[in-house]
Amino acid sequence: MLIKPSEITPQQVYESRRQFIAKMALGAVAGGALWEMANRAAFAQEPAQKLAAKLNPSYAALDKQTPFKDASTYNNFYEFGTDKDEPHQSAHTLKTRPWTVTIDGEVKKPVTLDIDSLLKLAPLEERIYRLRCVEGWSMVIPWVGYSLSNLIKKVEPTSSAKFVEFTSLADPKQMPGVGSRVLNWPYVEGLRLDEAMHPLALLGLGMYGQTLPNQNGAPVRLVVPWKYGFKSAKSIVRIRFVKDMPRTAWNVSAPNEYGFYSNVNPEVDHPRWSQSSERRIGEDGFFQKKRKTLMFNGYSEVAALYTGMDLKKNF
Ligand SMILES: Nc1nc2c(c(=O)[nH]1)N[C@H]1C(S)=C(S)[C@@H](COP(=O)(O)O)O[C@H]1N2
Ligand SMILES: [Mo]
Repeated sequence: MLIKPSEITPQQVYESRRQFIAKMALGAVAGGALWEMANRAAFAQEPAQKLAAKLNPSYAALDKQTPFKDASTYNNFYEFGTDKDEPHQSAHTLKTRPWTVTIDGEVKKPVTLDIDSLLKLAPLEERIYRLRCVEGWSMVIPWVGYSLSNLIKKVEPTSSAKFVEFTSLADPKQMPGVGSRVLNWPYVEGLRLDEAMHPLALLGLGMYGQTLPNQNGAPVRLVVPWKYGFKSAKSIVRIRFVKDMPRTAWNVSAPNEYGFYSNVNPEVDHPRWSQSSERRIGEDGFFQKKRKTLMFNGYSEVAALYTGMDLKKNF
């Protein structure tokens, strides 16, 4: 089966954890359980907070939305393990408040912003984007956030800034997967400056009308819908403007499989599998015919960013 079913929503997990902690306070449990619960109390996930956002009709995919339950239980977030259900099982240990993002490098106005400042930096919009994982599945998620360009304009990149590098948190105390060697930590991703400035590139602060579940990259992530999902770095702590193309985590681990650009392209296969079709999570059954993958994941308005480039070479 493709999707592991789970009966538990993050909200329910949080509630039941609180109840359990309350019971423990009555002295009902001791020893190992006490230690376990002390840890859980310290690591209780921030409760979801509603985010008021107006739907931006220019960025509202007409595709059927993926159910929240699928989008929040079938995840890639290797800092919490490589199985699809591990982030949802383990990411409650991620402490998302307080949280700051440092924006520096080739900019006139470097700054460190906390999450409340980021939530207020520009009007929050709802945008319904398709996201296509390089593994051959996709989802349709109503994100909450705003164009990354809003943030970029505030820090005033210098004329030397050609690329933007995004770094995710890598704290082994909060992220059990960071102990493993599947990737070189921290998780780093990058965009060319003009790609990062494209209005489609979203700074994501929520989904489905509320703050991001930890497993989806709380409290702030990137959503770049014309590129394979791994370009959309989660739980970002640093945004750095640089002269040279950043060395990204996936490119370092397997340069022949994951290029810097990683635009969704049905004509350029992954060395180990075809990229011509995909399965929509929560919608397409395992035995159903797969749906066709579209160039740039259907976001043809970005094509002008790549005029004159050989997209087979620059995969
Ligand atoms: N820090 C970090 N960001 C990450 C990943 C990761 O392992 N670590 N996985 C990427 C991959 S492969 C995909 S497909 C998307 C999945 O996002 P979602 O779980 O919200 O659907 O996140 C991306 N961002
Ligand atoms: Mo992915």
